[in-house]
Amino acid sequence: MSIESRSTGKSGSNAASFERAQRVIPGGVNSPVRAFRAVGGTPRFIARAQGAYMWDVEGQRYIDYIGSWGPMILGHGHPAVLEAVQKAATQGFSFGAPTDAEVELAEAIIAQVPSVQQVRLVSSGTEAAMSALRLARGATGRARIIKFEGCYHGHADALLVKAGSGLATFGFPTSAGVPPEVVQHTLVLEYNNVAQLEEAFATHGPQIACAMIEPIAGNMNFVRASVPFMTRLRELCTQHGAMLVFDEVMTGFRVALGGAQSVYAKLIPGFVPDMSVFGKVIGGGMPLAAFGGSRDVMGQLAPLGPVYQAGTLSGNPVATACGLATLREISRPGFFDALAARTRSLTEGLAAAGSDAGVPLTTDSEGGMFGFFFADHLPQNYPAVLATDKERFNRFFHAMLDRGVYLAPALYEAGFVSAAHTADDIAATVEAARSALRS
Ligand code: KE4
Repeated sequence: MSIESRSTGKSGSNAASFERAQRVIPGGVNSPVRAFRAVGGTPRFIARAQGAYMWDVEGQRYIDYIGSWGPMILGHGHPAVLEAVQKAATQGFSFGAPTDAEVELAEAIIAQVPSVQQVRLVSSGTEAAMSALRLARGATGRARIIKFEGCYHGHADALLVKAGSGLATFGFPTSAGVPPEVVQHTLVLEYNNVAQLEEAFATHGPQIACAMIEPIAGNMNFVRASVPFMTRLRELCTQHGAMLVFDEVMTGFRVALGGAQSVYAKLIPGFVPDMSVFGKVIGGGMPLAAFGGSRDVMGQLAPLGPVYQAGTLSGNPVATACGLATLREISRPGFFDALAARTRSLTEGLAAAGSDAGVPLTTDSEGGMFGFFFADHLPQNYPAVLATDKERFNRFFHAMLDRGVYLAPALYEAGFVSAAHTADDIAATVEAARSALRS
């Protein structure tokens, strides 16, 4: 077959596309969660998207609550973003040299995040978290790190770790191909567990380079760090000279314009993390992420300092234009108030549907990010998330998909509402949920 016919050969069905994809791509997908293995069934191959909707290769329309796992906060194909990307593309895809646009994006990020004085742009959240980890270790001269069970920071080796047998012991790899010695410095603690924080710092304090955390965890659906827990984590990091690294790849510019750290700063006077990791929204759907902190810490990075970090496409001009146009739109007055209200109308509608159907369904949301569990109350940690009704979740997922509502195809994922989702879209979603819960 010629290249043209291969690329334009319409398969016409999700099953045919999936079968063809599996011949040349492992699992038929370029990221595991897309394969629907957690929920079963055939993944939908998306032909196009616009606003709050996506259409698969069979022409089926879905109201999209994944939004590319967070980036599409404006909805798909926002005209101002599209125009900015098209303009940037005509001026050159990539130069491998500095541009004013990436400086403007850095300034736009820093303008909304008081704890960040400088940022380095990279191409994925994994790369940003990995670089932040190396910087924390380089800046402190320490090797040990703390992460929390249920939090995901991308797939850098040192972060693919599950809890060790006890607190004083270090983690085990969660993936083949990660030698145990690579994770020998990683402690995995239970989210929201203050006692474990105390013990870990009492045992390892002077050796801890950083604690990395999702401040609102979106990789075990939707779990908030409690104020006492976050307060104590900040105190212990300060007391022991460890850096508190906020992984805001998902929450940054999503739960609020200032990210989750702005939510905690309202609850904990003077609260700031020492380093922040961003992604998703700041790229507007294009490959772009960032990490940032104080000038002193960031000054440890090459070419100024001893911590090496680099990237051919870092600060890519087309991706930067996409991110900048996105940040401009979400910085408009009232954007997040409206998005938060729209998201709450969804979660309140889902909770009411559960209650009317006599099904335990509990929800939470912050800004444009939400979660729901088939449980009587919101889980506070990973084991509690595991204990919720996974089978019912999977049945609900497919019942909603059959009704044209595309939720995250895994219990452990958060959901996202965009500015393009209308009140009618929310009403249609809640009606689909009522019907799904009855079935
Ligand atoms: P990426 O390397 O996928 O751009 O970012 C990694 C990452 C880092 N930190 C947090 C808090 C994240 O949520 C992510 C990526 N999130 C997943 C969704 N659970 C991306 C979806 C996927 O893996 O395909």
